[in-house]
Amino acid sequence: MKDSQPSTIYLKDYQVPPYLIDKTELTFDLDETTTVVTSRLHMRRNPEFGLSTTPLVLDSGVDVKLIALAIDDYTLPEEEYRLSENQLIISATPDVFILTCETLIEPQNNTRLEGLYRSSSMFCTQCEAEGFRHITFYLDRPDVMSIFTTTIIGDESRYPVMLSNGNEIERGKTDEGKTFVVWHDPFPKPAYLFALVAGDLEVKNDVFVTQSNKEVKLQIFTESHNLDKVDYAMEALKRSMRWDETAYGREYDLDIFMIVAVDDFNMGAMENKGLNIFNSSCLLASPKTTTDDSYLRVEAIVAHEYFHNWSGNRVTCRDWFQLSLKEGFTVFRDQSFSADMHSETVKRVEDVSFLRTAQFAEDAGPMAHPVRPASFIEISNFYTLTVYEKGSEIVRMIHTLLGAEKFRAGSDLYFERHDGQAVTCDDFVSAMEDASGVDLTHFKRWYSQSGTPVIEVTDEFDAASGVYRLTMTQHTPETAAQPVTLPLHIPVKMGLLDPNGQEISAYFNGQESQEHVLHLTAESQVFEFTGVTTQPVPSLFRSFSAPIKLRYDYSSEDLLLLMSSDSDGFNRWSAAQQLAVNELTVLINQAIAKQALSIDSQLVKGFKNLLENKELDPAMVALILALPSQAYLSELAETIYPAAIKEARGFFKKLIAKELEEDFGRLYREHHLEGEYSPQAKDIAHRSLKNMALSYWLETDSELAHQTVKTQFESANNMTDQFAALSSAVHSQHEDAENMLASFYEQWQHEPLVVIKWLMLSANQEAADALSRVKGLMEHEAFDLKNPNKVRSVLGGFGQNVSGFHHEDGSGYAFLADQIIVLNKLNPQIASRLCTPLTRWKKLQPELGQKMKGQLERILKEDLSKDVYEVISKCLA
Ligand code: B3K
Ligand code: ZN
Repeated sequence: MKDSQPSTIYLKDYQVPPYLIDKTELTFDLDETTTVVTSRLHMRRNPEFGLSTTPLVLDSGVDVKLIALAIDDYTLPEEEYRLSENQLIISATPDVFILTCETLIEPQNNTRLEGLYRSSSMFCTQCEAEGFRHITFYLDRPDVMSIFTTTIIGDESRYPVMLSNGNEIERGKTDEGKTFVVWHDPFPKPAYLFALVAGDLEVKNDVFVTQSNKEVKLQIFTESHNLDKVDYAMEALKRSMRWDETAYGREYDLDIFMIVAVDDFNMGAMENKGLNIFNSSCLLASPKTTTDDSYLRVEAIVAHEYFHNWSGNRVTCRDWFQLSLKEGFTVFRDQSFSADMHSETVKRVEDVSFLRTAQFAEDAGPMAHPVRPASFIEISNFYTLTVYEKGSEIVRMIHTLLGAEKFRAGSDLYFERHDGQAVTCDDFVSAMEDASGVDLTHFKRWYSQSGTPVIEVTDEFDAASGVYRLTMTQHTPETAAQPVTLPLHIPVKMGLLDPNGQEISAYFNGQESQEHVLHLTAESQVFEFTGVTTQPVPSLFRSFSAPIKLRYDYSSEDLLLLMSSDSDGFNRWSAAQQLAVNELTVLINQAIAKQALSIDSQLVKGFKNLLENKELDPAMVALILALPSQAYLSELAETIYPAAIKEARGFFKKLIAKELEEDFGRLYREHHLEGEYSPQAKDIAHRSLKNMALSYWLETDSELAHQTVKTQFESANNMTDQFAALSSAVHSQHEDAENMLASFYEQWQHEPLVVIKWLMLSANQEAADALSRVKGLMEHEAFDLKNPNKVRSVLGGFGQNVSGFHHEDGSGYAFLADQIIVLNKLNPQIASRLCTPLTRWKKLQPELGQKMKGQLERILKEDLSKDVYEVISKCLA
C-alpha cells in the first residue's frame, strides 16, 4: 500500500476553468525511440472565473518530460514554474499569452494505452478521459474547448499515412527529408477528442451525400491484411449517417470522416472528431471469421461512435460527472438504430437481459453509483454499465413520458441550444422540459440515486362493479454511500389479459385503452381500472418501461398465458424467463441442500407449445429457449452458490432436451440454411434458433446430434455456425471437444480475431483441471499480456468458469489476484476491469466469500494504481 492514498474528486467542488485555450497548435516529431511534442497554446484568463491572479495549473502525466517552456517569446527559467508528478504550475502569467511547451514522450514504452502509444507498427492515441495529459501539459478537462491544428512529422517510408482530426490542409518535406502533414479541425473541442494515427495502412474509400447534398469522403484504414474485412463497417457507417438525419435531423459536419482499426485498445472504440479509432474486434467483419453477434456489434459500435459526433462532440460534457449526458444518450440512440435496422423486440430483449444481469449486479455491489456520480477517485472506473446502460434507460423513460414527437422536439432544442458548448445532464433535461411542457423535476432523481428500485404489486378484482385495482409500492435498497433513498417517478407501461389471452380494453382515468402508461411517483399508489368483466392477468412494465425489479405473485399458469399470448413481445420473453427462474430456484435449493434434483416443469409445456407455433419469429423463439444465465441467477440470488447454480442449470437443460428431443431435431433441420452467408436479420434469426436447438439436442443421447455437431463444425461456410458447433461441443462435454478445439486453433491461428474467441472458449471450458489449463493458455504462443483483447478473453473467460474460478480451495481467486497485481503496473485500466468478479465476495457462500476477501486484502497491500485502488478499497469498505 502507498503511504498516501489517492484523493477523491467531488462534483460539488466543480469550478469553471481559470484559463481558456482558444487555439491549440501541436507538432509531433515521431520517432522510434522518442517523440517530441511541441505545443503552442493560445491562452487567456477566463473572465467567468473571477480572480485574476490565479496561477496556471496544467495537467500532466509522469511519462511527459519537459524540455522547454516559454510564455510568448520569454523562455521560463526553472524558478518560474513548478513541476510535480502530475502538474505543471506557473504562478504568474499575463492575461492573454501564448504558452509554448516542448515535451518528450516514449510511445513505444506506453503499455497503459492512454495518450500516444504503439500498436503493432503504428502510432495511435486514446485520450478519453484523461489521456491527453500523457502527451503534453494541458488543461485536460472537457469544458476547455479549443481549435486544434496538428502537424505530424514522420519518416514516409514507415508512416505513409499520418492522420489527425479535421481536414488535411498542408503536406510537404522538412529540411531533414521527413514528411510533414498538417491537419486542421475547425470545430472547438476538448482534448479528450484529439486523435493521431501514423502507420503503413491501407484505405477503403467511399462517399456519403448528406441530406443537404454535401459530399463527405469516408475512409476506413487498416493494416493491409485486413482491408478485405471493412465493407460491412462501411455500409453500417452509411446507414448510421442516414439514420441520424432522419431520426434526429443531424447531418455530418466535416468534409471527411475517417475510421482506423487498431489491435491494441483498452475498450471498443473512440469517437475522436472526424477520426474514430476502433478496436479491430469492433470493426472488422467477414463471414468466415465473424459470428452474427459480432456483425451486430460492429454495426452498433460504428453507429454509436458516429452518433457521438452530435451527442458528445458538438455538444459535450461540462465535467466527467456528466459522462452519461453523452454516453447514456448515445447508447439510447444506437439501441434505437439497431432496433430500426433489425427487430425491435429482439433488440430490446438482448439489451434488457444484459442490463438485468450485469448493471443490476453493479448497482447492488460495492461500486454502485448514480448515473451522475457524486464523486470518483479515477474517472476511468466510471465508464460503467450504470453510466451507459442505465443512463440509456433514463433517456428511454423520458421518451416514454414525452412521446416520440415531443422527445424529438426536445432533442432538437438541446442540440440547437447547446451547440459548441460543454453542458450538464440538467441542461439535457431542461431542453426536454422546455420543448414538451412536461415537468421532469421529480423524474430527475433517477440521475442522482443509485440502486435498482423494487416494485411490489398486488391486485384485487371486484366482479360486481367491474373494478380492477393495482397497488404498487416502490423501494430502492440503501447502499453504503446512500443511506436514504426516496421514491422515483416510474413510468409503468401495462395492459390486461383475459383468461383466454385476449387484450382487455379497460378505462383508466376516463380513457379507454388496451395499453396504459401509469405514473408511479409515490412510495405506494393505487391504480383503478373500470369496465373489466373478468379477472385479468396484468402484463406489467411492457418493453421494460423502467429499469426496476418487479415483484408480483404470478402463478405458473399466469406466466404460461403471458408467454403465449401477450401482445408485448418483450413481456412474452420475460414471462418465460420468470417461469424458468422460478423452476430453477427450486432446483438450486435442492442442489444447495445436496438433495436429488427433480421438478414437474411447467416451462417444458410452455416450450412445447412454443416450438409448435410456426408463426413466431425464430429469433424470439431462440431467446425464449435460452435459460437464465449463471450470471443472472447469481444476481437474483440472496447468497450465491456457484456450483449449485451450475448443477441446476445443467440438470434443467438436460431435462428439457430429453422431453423435447424430437422437436429440437426437427427445429435443427427446419432452420438450417443453405447457400451464401448473409448477416441480415432473417438469416441471423434462423441460425440462432438452429444453433439453440443444436445445443439442447446435444444434451440428449442422440447419436445423430453428436454426429451433426461435428459435421456442422467441419463443413460450415461461416463462423457463426462453426463456432456455435464448437461451443456446444465444448459445453456439452462432447467426446471430441478437445480435438475440435485443437483443430479450430490450427485452422485459425493466423486470424487474431478468431484466436481471441478460441482463447475465451478455452478459458471458459468447465473441467476439474480448469485452472492449470488457463495457466497453460497464458503460456501459449497465441497469448500476449499486453494485448487487452487477449487478456479479456482468457481472464474474462476464466472469471465465468465455475469449476476453475470458484474452486473450493480458493486457487482460482488467488490466480486472478496474481494477474491483477501484474497488470496493475502494465495497464491499470485493464487491471481494474478484471477486478469485477471479485467485487461480489459479500454475496458468495461464506466459505468462498472469505477466500475471495483474503485475495482482495492481498491486492490492497500492493503499490496500486488509482484505478485498482479505488475498486479494491471500495470492495473492502
Ligand atoms: N467514449 C469512449 C469511451 C472512452 C473510455 C475511456 N476509458 C467510447 C464510447 O463510449 O463511445
Ligand atoms: Zn460512447
